[in-house]
Amino acid sequence: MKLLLSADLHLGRKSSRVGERSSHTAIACWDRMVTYAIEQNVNAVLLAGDVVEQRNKRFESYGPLNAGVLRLSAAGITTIAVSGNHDFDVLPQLVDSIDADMFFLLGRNGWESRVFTFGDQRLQIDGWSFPDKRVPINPLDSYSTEDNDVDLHLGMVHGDLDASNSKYAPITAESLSKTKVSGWLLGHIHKPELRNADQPWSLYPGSPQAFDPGEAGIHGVWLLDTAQNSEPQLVPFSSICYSSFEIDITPCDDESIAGYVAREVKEHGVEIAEQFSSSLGIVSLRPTIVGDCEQPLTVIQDLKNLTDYQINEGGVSIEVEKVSWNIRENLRVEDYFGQKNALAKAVRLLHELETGEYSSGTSELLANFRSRGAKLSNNYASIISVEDELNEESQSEQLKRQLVNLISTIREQANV
Ligand SMILES: [Mn+2]
Repeated sequence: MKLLLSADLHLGRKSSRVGERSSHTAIACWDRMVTYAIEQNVNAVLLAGDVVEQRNKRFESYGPLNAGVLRLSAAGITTIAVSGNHDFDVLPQLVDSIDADMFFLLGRNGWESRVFTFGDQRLQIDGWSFPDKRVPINPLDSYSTEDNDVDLHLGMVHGDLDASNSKYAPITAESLSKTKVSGWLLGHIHKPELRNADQPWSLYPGSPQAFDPGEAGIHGVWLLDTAQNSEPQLVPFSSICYSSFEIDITPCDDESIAGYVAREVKEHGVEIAEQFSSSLGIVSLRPTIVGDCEQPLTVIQDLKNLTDYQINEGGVSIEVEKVSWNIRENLRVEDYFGQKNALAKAVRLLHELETGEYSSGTSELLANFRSRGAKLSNNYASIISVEDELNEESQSEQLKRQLVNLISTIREQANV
């Protein structure tokens, strides 16, 4: 048996940060998925909720969903869905209005088991659909199934795995593990991940099209071919791949940094592109430049147009969308021995914080900083939890950041 597994298509949504290019949409991705399902000759396409972005996208979603389901149907492929929190109301309406007898929405009124027959093979699916925008309870609490003689038995449910306070069907791994199915196709989380590879496996297929830089890494559809594997395999499928990564410039001379960064960007982009087949159009990169150099301000100035980076590699555009910086002067503390100015003092303090070898004056300063910090944290509401803010390591990080800024500023002003 061969199945195509997906969820969180969000038909009506498009990928962000692609400028005027309009082809990077969920609808275009769905069209490619349908073509792929037909090429692969799968028995069924399974969609675990949030197929449609939301009710106000019904008109733009209807045509493409309808066309796709009819193409699948004409190729003898069954489409099986459950609804999620985004399409709890609109998906049932669309399923009812599409004139295809091979399109099923399971679990409209609680758990539903259904057996599908493909030639001499039988597939049972236990499915549950979101009845409302929010469902603060674990749907597995009311799980029921039928005992049929089938070749493969799967479950489909949209919800938040191991997030106990979630308003979106907080499912627990334990409740899934107690069931007798071979695997669980889940929806809701956009990051593709096989959460559990043992029986029953549990899979978040993720959004097949990546929608923003927060959805970094490889997005695609999953193929379960029971003749080959017992668990599903990811097929890269998005037309865009967002990626955040670090480039450490410490080994470079300042003069060679720009060239080095450009080579690293290209290498990272090409490595991503090589993992995709034909679907990929854009690799959108967010490098963070880290490490030590002689003149950080000059280096940042030299690389200020890095966001213009764009090359074409075998039909894929590799581009830099945003650059972050975490670089600092390569300071030699011995150069400042015996000096009594503010710069020397800041450099020595930074050195002590980095080595952890504190002088008695520094220990006193740190204790003072901590008690002042505690006092201030009690006075002001903070978005960082007070415990996190007050732990020794984060305070030391805070001080180091301040010192690095201070040193840069003094050196810039004094031109040293
Ligand atoms: Mn969802």
